[in-house]
Amino acid sequence: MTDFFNGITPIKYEGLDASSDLAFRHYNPDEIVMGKRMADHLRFAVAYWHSFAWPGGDPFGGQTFERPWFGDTIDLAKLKADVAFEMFDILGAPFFCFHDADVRPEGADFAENTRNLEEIVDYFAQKMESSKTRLLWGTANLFSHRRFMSGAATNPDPEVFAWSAATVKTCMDATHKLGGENYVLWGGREGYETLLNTDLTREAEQAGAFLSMVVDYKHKIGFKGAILIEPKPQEPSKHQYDYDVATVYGFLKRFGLENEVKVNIEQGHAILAGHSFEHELALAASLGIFGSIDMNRNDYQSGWDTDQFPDNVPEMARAYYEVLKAGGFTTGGTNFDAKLRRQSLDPEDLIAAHVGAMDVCARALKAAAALLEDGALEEARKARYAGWDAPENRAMLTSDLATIEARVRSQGINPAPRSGRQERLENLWNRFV
Ligand code: XLS
Ligand code: NI
Ligand code: NI
Repeated sequence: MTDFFNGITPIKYEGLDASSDLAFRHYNPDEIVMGKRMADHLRFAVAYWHSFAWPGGDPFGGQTFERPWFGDTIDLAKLKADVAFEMFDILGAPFFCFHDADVRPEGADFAENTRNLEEIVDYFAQKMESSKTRLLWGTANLFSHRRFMSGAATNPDPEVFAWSAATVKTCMDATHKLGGENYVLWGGREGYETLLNTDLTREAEQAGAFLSMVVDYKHKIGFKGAILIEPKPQEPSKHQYDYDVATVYGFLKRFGLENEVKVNIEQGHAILAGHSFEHELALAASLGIFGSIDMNRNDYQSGWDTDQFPDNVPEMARAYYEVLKAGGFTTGGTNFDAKLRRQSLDPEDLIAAHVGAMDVCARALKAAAALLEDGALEEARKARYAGWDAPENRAMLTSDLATIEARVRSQGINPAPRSGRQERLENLWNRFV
């Protein structure tokens, strides 16, 4: 035991009458929602990087957090792991997620990086024997180190491509060894700063080849989890290739990977792309590539990926409605890719942030489930398209323009506009949230 969370005992569900700050008021892991435990619906994950590796900097100032495990040695990396697993236990968090660079010290070369990663992976494996927390996903940090400044897979320098491919292999091995349920690729530097020095054609070919190798390697090692791409339109690059769900789908189709790779959709990234979160979720589900979510919000005024813990139940309910409609998570889950504000220095802040986030997710899930079970919204949606159930109407979809023209003339078709009933549906929605 470390003394970092000294005195904080495991968080319990105490309902609305809870007197303590650090109690669940809505998240009751064993409560059954639509036939399934709440914990199994939500599948919460703690993000290692924000909670344990991020020093609290912003563009105008450096580190604000002083954590006893900060520093680049194996012993400190193990202390960090000790504290992380203590927090997972306190929260009853079913999952965590990590990048290689979050968990191991940076080595002098590739071999040392790999040795460091393997030593920490063994340490995690040992801890996971007695912990209930599993690995939702692993990933490689191919964006922080200066070698990645011009991209990883899409770098003009083939040596960076090689380093990146080799690193992803080691991170897939690590994820596989720890029983991870997904492997994520987020390409923060896969994009460009200026088109003046960028060859889009080459970079897309490199990205396609890279992802194909990731998929091949998954099958080679027998990794049963999902490969997920996390779309984001920009930041840190001016333009990122995995802009949004639609763009990622086009890329997957182009390289024949649409049945092999799904998406991890982050709320804040959807907003940066000019979409709502539920738009991205609904589209991914309809394209058959919905995988997992990062449930962290941006500040709506700052226009930056501020990675705040979620707090907006009505918006989140729209998201979980789409998740439930898609049949829920299979390998995916709800990752809090969220960090404290840099003034939130206390260990209690880290716990409270997650407790609050888990509670608002539970409220949103319950509201979405109630609406789905009620059925009125889906009935209204169905009724709106009911005309398409008639065989002569459906037949138009495999017909041709001239035949349809003849039909319009002979039947005297003259459509009468009908209400979309948006306000009534909004009123219905608001009765549940
Ligand atoms: C950054 C991304 C990143 C991914 C994992 O904006 O959200 O944290 O989730 O590399
Ligand atoms: Ni993000
Ligand atoms: Ni993310």
